[in-house]
Amino acid sequence: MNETYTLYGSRGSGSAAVEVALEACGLAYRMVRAATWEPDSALEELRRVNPMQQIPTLVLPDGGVMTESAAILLHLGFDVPAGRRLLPEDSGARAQAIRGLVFIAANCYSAISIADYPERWTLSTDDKGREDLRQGTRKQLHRHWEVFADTFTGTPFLSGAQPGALDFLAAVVSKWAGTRAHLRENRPKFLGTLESIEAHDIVAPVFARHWDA
Ligand SMILES: N[C@@H](CCC(=O)N[C@@H](CS)C(=O)NCC(=O)O)C(=O)O
Repeated sequence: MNETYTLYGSRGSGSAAVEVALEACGLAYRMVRAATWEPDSALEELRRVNPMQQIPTLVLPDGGVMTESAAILLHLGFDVPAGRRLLPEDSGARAQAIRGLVFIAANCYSAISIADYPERWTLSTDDKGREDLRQGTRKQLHRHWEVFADTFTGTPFLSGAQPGALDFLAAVVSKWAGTRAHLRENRPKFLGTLESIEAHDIVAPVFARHWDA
């Protein structure tokens, strides 16, 4: 049995959200660099635990494998005593946080996968067909973020007085596919919330490891 968590991830990827959560909870973890776009990374080891070869993948201290960012964050929030701070204490607020996590996974993270790998999602083999799919997906992704911003209006953080799982996932997934630039124009207040999350003491050091300032 492992004594600590093992997090498969890579710089600038979704593993940053889980890394922030583990840090916020003070849980010990070992990082394994693995990503499909990094052929020199521990890809084969990742495939053995997650046939999707996606990150974040978290191996729990009891050897159980967790994939899917929202599921990982919910597991830590519900089942790990040190993870309680990841989800709001109040039941109504917690329900909204769960809704928000699933919203991001279903409507935003999934669109990133299409925008990043259009060739997996269309039979079109010409560059224009793939680029059209990429651009259409980005447009829909940005619409989804507008809906998110109008629905999840928590302040100063989405989870309330302190940032939690919803904040961590929103701050990471909004880093990609032109989302922040779109929000700057269309939902500047929400962009301000994302920037406050990024600047928080727990989040900032992890983000500094993942993204250049
Ligand atoms: N549904 C997964 C998606 C994870 C995902 O797409 N991760 C990306 C990195 S940010 C990945 O590993 N992509 C590699 C690939 O699909 O080849 C989640 O919510 O965690």
